[in-house]
Amino acid sequence: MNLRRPNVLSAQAPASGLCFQRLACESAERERPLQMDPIAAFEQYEKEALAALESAADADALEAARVEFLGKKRGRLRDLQGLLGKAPPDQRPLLGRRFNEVKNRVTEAWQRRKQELEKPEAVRAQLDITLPGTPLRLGRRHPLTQTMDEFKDIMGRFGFSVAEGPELEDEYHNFVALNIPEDHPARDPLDNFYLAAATTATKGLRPDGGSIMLRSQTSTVQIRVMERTKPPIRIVSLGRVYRPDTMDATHSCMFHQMEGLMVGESVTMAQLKTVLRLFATAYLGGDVHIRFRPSFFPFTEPSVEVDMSWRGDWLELGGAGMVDPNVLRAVGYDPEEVTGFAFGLGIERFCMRRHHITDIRRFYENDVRFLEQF
Ligand code: FA5
Repeated sequence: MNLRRPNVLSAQAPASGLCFQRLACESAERERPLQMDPIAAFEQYEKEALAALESAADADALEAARVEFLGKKRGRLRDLQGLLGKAPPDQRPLLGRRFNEVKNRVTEAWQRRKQELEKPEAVRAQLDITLPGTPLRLGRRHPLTQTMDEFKDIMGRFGFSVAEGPELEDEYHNFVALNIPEDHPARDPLDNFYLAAATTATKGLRPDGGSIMLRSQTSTVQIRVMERTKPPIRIVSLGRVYRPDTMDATHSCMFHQMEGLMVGESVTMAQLKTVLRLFATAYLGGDVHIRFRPSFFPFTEPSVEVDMSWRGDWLELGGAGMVDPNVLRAVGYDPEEVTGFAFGLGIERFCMRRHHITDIRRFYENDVRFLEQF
């Protein structure tokens, strides 16, 4: 028996006139089942129903699909039932069986989707929340950044606030105001990074400040702070400085310094030594001794090299001294009224000492195996 008979009921079929009109109106946008081979109509119905149920994204969409495809009153299932009723009697048992099979499959698909949508999102996405997660690689602050934060914290407890200064400096702040004369070897172009192309229009630099350079010391910030602040002053400034030194285990052409400055009525060298000892003790723990060796810096008088002994070894920390009266005058202070001390420490070497790092270059190589130890 050929069930694929085209136009079982045609639009012209008089017997189904009323019924056809109702179905035709309701199903204006889809192919009219009454005009189709019933088997083809079942197949089309099933295909569309399964697609609609499967793609229903939430309970509301699923309910709309159920009403359209399985609804008892006006759903498309009813259209198919009407089609069955009009089939020749000898074909009805087979068509009826096919109809029920299709209906069952669509009903099962609806139930499946309903259960699926009732599951939590994680289960629907087939996410097994009992599996161990993918571990995140946590970043951390660079050891030098950690050291600088700790230095700021310690000095903050002694009443020193943090001041910032530019890395791109003019000669005035790097040398002139620090009492370093033009013929001083420290100003030799071979010992500094002068910038050929930069202009003094760079923000914050003096128009008459001379050539532009990468600062070679944080002592520049002493001047910048004193220029804009009246005493008393108690600041530290930490940051990068640049010198064309040959790289080796203890030298880098870019390194970090911490500058300290305290100015007020009757600030003394004894206070300088006390501050440095308390600072080094706070960073390293007990057993720290500070030693001053006579030295020379154009911007301090007297000047000293600061050495520290810790666990039996001596280490040069930096330079220090009482702020030279010429420097105080250059920023408009009266050296008869105020005195001050200043110091400049190498941050890398201090940090190396504490963590037993034997080569300064480790800090700049970005080797994660080294960095993740801190
Ligand atoms: C100065 O830079 C002075 N401005 C310090 C100062 C400040 C003196 C205030 C008086 C008053 P010096 O050039 O010595 O000083 O450098 C200070 C420290 O920086 C050194 O002791 C050392 O720890 C560190 N340092 C110097 N050059 C390098 C380098 N190439 N690489 C790593 N660290 C360095």
